[in-house]
Amino acid sequence: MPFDIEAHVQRLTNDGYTVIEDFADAGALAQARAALAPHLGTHHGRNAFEGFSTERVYTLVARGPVFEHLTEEPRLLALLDRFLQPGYLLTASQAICIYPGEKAQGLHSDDGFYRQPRPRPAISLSLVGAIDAFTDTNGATDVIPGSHRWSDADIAALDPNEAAKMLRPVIMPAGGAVVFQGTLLHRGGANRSDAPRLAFTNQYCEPWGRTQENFYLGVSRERVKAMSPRLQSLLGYNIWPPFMGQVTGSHPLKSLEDDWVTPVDRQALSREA
Ligand SMILES: O=C(O)CCC(=O)C(=O)O
Repeated sequence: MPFDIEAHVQRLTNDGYTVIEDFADAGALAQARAALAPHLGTHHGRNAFEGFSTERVYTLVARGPVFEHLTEEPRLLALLDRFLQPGYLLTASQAICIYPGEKAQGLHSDDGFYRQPRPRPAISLSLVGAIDAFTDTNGATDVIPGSHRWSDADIAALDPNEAAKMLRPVIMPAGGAVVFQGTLLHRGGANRSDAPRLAFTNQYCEPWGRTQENFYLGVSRERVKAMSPRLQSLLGYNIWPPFMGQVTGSHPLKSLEDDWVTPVDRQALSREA
């Protein structure tokens, strides 16, 4: 299917979301399922937001090459380039399996924890990719089209019954992905079917934003070293000019060199010698 980037940019601008129907092919979906299998069926969410009948696998980007590829998928990055500044970061990366019986999640926006007044441009964009097809009943992501433009006052005044009428489930085939503005109101849907709904989701934020997941601590140096330069940058091994992200005055990529010792430790060692 040809990728009409202008059409996607238009939908993201006007509606706050767009669907890439062929985001992941059958091979990628099979690899994703295989990589996730050992982690699923082991736990449930710890609160209503994570979902008591939902299972999340965090730090997905480090859990197999397929997730590295999906994180830096070229069509997605081309879209992100239109909304975020160069050097944007991966802020969250997880699998979400919504089990039968799960209630709908609370309505929220993904960049809401950057407590800046709305309306405003999104500080992050999110992708939710369907590993299982998203249907009317199995917990498809629900969105409120156009809500990315709402002010704080609009959101505070939102009547739950009115909100319910505005919600639209994002129905898409396995391999499809919805990309949406961090300002868009949405939620994981209720799973009223008899089968789980498995998805992967990545969120990307402005290069000056604090990331939800601390990938410096969550992804080992050895794994990061083996990743592509683009992925290393997405994980924070880059500078937001002139020097946000510097490591004791050096570029963070230096910390991936084989003989790296932190300058603080190197200086202490040379004083001791
Ligand atoms: O699983 C979904 O469809 C969306 C979940 C979500 O919005 C979230 O956990 O922030």
